[in-house]
Amino acid sequence: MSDRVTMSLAEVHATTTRILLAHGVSTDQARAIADTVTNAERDDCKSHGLFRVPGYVASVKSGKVNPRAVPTMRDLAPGVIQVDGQHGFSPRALEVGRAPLAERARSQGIAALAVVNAHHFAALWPEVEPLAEQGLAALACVDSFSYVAPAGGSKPLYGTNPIAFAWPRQGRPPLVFDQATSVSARGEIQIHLRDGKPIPEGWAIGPDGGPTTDPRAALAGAQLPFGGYKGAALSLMVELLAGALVGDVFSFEASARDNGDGGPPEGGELVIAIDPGRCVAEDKRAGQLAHAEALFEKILEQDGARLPSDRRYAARRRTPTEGIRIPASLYETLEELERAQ
Ligand code: NDP
Ligand code: PYC
Repeated sequence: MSDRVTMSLAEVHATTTRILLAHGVSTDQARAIADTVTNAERDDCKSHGLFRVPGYVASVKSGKVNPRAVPTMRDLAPGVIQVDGQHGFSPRALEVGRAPLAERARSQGIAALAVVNAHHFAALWPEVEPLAEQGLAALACVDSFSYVAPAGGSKPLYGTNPIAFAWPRQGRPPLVFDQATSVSARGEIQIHLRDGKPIPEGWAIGPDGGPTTDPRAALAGAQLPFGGYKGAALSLMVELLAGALVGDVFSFEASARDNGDGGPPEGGELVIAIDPGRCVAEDKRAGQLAHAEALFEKILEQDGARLPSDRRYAARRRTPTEGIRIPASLYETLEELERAQ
């Protein structure tokens, strides 16, 4: 077997679904995860695609996650909806909250979705891009496990705590960025370990507190916030918004209660949606999106500059016909997971 296997996006979706159903995950939860995994592979986001399927399965097998959870929803305020994941996976909980969040943002101008008791293991852009496709600006953040040292510290405390933002565009896919508040996502370090490659300098320190390019030492030590204290402050903000604000755990608390099965942490997430048209006087509404385009054009005038999400959208144009490629070792693992229930 070659060291890479090509799969169509339909195969990615069907394989993920079959594996999850075979391990007792409900149809709704399995489909929502398969959508998330397939979207990640389609957009060439390898650290949050099929690579995550063994972790989803591990968390079912260990009993940490309720694979048949049916999320519940309630109003906390006119502009705040809570979805309780009921200890299931986040993709389904987020799916349940998305349409009511959009509806509330349109009626209130701004609205928040507070997700609690859900296991998050995915990229964040799928949580904001669909809202911007409906004409809303959107922001999401989620905490995870203790992986990242605070600025000046040397022990893991914060999660890799991503923040995603999406802005609607007329006749084009939304402008989206989605970034960990650490120098790299943890998944990137795990992929370097899997592929036997050193990580770049500056991503992490080892257990001795010294700089390291060894992915194993980095995973045992602490990841670093991007931009020193500035990234650390954003990570702190994510802990507060996705933890204290929504009434769920901080990353260090998620770590303390986890069973170490390698699957997703349980915790909270905050998604905010804003209707741009409700933020300006009526005579300004028509010009808002065109005004944003002027900024995007200025960025693109500069050689070497691009918009965040352009790489993903380029992959999205390619993969439906070319398919995606994964390491043969991951393909074999997926085959084993499908056999072993
Ligand atoms: P990257 O550093 O790869 O990219 C971050 C953002 O920057 C992306 O929106 C990317 O757009 C954009 N970007 C990259 N290069 C440029 C450039 N030259 N010019 C303009 N924009 C650029 O992502 P991370 O490693 O920080 O995160 C990877 C994924 O991991 C994310 O999807 C994140 O949600 C996920 N993650 C999930 C966690 C969780 O707890 N569930 C925790 C941490 C991370 P583009 O995609 O087009 O390259
Ligand atoms: O890649 O940092 C990461 C991550 C944490 C939880 C899910 N992904």
